[in-house]
Amino acid sequence: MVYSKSIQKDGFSILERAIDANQIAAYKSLLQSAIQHSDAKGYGMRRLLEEIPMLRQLCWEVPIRNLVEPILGKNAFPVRGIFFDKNPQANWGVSWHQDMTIAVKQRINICGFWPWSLKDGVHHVQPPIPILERMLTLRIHLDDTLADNAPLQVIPGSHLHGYVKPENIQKLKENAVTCPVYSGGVLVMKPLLIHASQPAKQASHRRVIHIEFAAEELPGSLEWYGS
Ligand SMILES: O=C(O)CCC(=O)C(=O)O
Repeated sequence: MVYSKSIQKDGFSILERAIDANQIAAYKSLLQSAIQHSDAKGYGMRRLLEEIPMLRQLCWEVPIRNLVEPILGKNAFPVRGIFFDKNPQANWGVSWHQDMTIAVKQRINICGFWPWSLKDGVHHVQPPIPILERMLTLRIHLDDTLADNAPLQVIPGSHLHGYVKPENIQKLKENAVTCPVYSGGVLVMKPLLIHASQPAKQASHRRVIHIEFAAEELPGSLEWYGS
């Protein structure tokens, strides 16, 4: 299926060999040294685009724009970056959920934006659903993420249901598929796609650069954290 059609219909698409192997190796060593010199937790790093300018620059390079612009248009910009590293010291699973929150610069109470939370000192809030529907997430895989290395599991088409209550997720789970991705591949997904992952079974790294994009400013004086 053509890329933008599969994002529209299934809510995700896997693009293997999207990022050059030398670039992936450079990001691995950059992240390793950034983590060693920061107070980042073992699982990875939350303020990724602020901590590592080279990764913000990546968001504007052709291989990434080729994935973002067909879906969000030329005005798309990165709004949040997170680095996830499952490894023997920090290995976790996440149960079925949708990505419902955005990171913003300041807490400003605006109708439709609720509830608020603070993660690693950054304000997060749940925006109105249409804002999430107009966003896109890229998961850039630094390691082979095959069956034993905690590939993401997703429920195709579940992003089309708006917010799905946890009890209704149970009914949709029978349609779940697993998304193995090799190093250098990118899993592109809509934030409302219901997803989960298991702890990794192999004793090594499972590193993912997670970047969210939007193509609109927030209402009032609210500002995206990472823009
Ligand atoms: O990387 C993972 O395994 C899960 C990440 C996740 O659930 C998320 O980004 O919301």
